[in-house]
Amino acid sequence: MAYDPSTIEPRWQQWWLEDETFKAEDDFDKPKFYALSMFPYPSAKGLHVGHPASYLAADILARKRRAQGFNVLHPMGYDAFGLPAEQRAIDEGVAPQVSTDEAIANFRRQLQMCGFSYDWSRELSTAEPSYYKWTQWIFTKLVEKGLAYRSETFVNWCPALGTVLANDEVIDGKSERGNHLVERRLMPQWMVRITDYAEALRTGLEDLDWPEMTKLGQLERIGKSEGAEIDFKVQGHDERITVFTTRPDTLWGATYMVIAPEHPLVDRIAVHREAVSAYQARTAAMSEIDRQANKEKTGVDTGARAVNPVNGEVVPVWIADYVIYGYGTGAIMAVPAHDQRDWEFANAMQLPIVDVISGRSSDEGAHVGEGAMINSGAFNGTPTSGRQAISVVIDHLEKEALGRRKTTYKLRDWTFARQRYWGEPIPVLKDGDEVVRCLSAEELPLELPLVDDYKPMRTGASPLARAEGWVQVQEGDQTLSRETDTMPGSAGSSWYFLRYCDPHNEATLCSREASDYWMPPDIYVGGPEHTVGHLLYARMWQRFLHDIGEVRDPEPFPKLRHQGMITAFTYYDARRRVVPWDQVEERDGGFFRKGTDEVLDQRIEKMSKRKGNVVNPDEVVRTQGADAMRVYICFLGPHDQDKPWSPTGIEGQRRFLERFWRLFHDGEEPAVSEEPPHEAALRVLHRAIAKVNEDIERLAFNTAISALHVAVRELGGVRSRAILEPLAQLLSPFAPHLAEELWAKALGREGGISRVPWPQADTRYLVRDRIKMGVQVLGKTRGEIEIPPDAPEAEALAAAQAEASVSRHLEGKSLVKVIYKPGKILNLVVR
Ligand code: ANZ
Repeated sequence: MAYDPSTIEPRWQQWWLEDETFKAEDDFDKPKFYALSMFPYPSAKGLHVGHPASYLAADILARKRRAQGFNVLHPMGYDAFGLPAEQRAIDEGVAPQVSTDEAIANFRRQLQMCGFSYDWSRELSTAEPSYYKWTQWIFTKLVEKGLAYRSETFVNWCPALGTVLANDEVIDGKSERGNHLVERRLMPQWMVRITDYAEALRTGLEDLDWPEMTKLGQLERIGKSEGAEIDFKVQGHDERITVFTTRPDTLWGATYMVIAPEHPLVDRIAVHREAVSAYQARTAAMSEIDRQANKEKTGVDTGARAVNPVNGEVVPVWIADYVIYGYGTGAIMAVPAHDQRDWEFANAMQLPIVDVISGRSSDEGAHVGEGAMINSGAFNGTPTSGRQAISVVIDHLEKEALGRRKTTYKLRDWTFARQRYWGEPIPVLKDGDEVVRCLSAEELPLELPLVDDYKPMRTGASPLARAEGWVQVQEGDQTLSRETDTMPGSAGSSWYFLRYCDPHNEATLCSREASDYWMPPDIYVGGPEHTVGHLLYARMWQRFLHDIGEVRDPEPFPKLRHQGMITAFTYYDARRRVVPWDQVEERDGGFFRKGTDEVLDQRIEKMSKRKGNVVNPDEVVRTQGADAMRVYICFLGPHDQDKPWSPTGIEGQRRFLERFWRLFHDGEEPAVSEEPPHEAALRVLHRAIAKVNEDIERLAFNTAISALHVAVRELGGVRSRAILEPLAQLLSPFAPHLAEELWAKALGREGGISRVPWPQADTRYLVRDRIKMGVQVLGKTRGEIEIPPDAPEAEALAAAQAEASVSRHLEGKSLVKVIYKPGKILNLVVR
């Protein structure tokens, strides 16, 4: 075969590297384009087809923009610290440094094999000291500004992994990694005060060009609630219970109170001590998610009594797991008549229910809808609509000093420590548990020491505690110790996009000159999964760096796009056993076991090893080539939608590339003519240019590829250079190796295709052909119009109405029906 990707592709990849074709220039006067993809965990398994599917969008845009004359920054790096890499190292019995380097080398090889146009001179890894020096520096700045602090907090402790996990690393009370049990534990932790940014992170979303769902995900995580804090006196104590409520207007209906079992107040006021401690022990083992799940209500009466500040009613104080310690004040006033969870709890525990908002219907549980205040003394009759009741009650509480207006956020501070080895060392010196100081910029990076045993310790201490020589630091006559916890995986990934702008700077994390020029990325492309946390953390760090004058913009990612998931066709036999792809054939519109009449059932499923439907990019590139893989992924469907990979589908795109190659060749010989092109060929070309241009901007790569299919079919036999050159350019973002090959060999041009100005559609050739068509009114031909053969009905109708011979027959009548078959018939039915 004359088109041989296995020789073409490595040759051009090598050429790009040597030529530094994709190197971003530090020429800050040129217009710039920064195309950013979410960087990967360098896992040992190597690339999955989902990776190229994600990276292609940014790559295609980057390639187009380069040809359009932009100075393009298209970088790649590795999110190398964190649990996945470390767990693998432990499983395989090698040091994380070694296993991570190996994984990175493999990723780099695979990324190069796919033909991405990265500027490799800017490649970074979050686990390199030259990079994490600045992650550590940002941390010291956070400490300096009071935004990183130590606190005894309840954390998700995973005994099996030996570490604390972030909330999004815990699913249904189990660790996302390894599915181990997670428990709640009180531990001193480094925390980052992301809650200080809650409001800014919320309002900042407004101007972002992001998918709505993703914005909603951020809003939900931030979780703003407006309401009041109200103080209840505990009978026979000096203590008060302060509650947070979004419905202060229901205060008169508070018939009991609930405190979170782990709330310190519980031990001070509880009367029924034994029952209380038994219940506390039971809930301590549960994750927050389980506690909030809609399950049977449990709880214990503490025996303490509190006084409702507005009506003097004495109400019992319970503890129950449905109240969360870390939210609001960790205590609630329960209004069973108007809150569903309180309603269920009151029914289960036989606690009183008092209506204080009118309008309950007999068949509902808690009445959560609108109404007017009742059973509420002087406030009776106040309508709840428009937050009116809430507002007057808060005014009253504030006047009487019984409570205050309060806005609360669900967002918690960011647990910024792991008791693990494979992370950035936290650059502080301590005297016992007392933090003495942060390391200065000159003392950074604080390198992660090599240790023999980096496995987690069951005790909850970090493995770094074993490196005694490293931990102990003599300062004057003081013996200080280093922090042995390391930073969470989310630290290094919260600012990497900035470092790409100035990756080798040793004096600062990124010069203002570089970040002012390159930032923000013109597009950020990455998966919708697991990104709520990442996007929030990165946004907070950007805002912080903005506040301390390190960067100009408060938001890092003004434009974000997600890619869909690549799923896979999976085949089952009659006994519901999976049949591997290589034993399946498609014929007569059905699927059969190869060479037999056994009918198979085709389904679309997630790729999984067990199903034998995982696509290995190495294998695809080896058999079909990287260009065919790229074009096929593009052709699968809209960028942001899930789409199934089919083992036969890629062959179709491979054949398309062969046809493309043949346009430029006669047999094996290049066949390009210098003859001026015909008008018809120019029309085909410019239609393709217009379509591909528009589609790339919309990330509608599937229709761009279709347009190229059409062009190649219609141009069969056209040899004119004036047609073939722009056509090769149009293909170049999708199948860059083949495009370079045709450019250099068949078209005989030097210097590479990426530096040639991108083709522009000439509108003269975009005018559609027109045909003559008769127009009937009530079945009689009355005139003739000239319109494109595929004109939509509205256009045909407008043309008919503008035609005097037709409009004469429409006068004074009303049009009741239009019968229109494009290019064939237009009949107007009037009355
Ligand atoms: C009384 C009340 C009456 C409430 C009513 C609601 C309806 P969001 O919107 O999610 O912020 N709450 C407060 N702190 C809590 C905690 N730590 N754990 C569990 N529940 C808590 O919800 C705020 C409402 O959730 C608060 O308003 C409180 O119940 C409950 F008709 O107070 B409400």
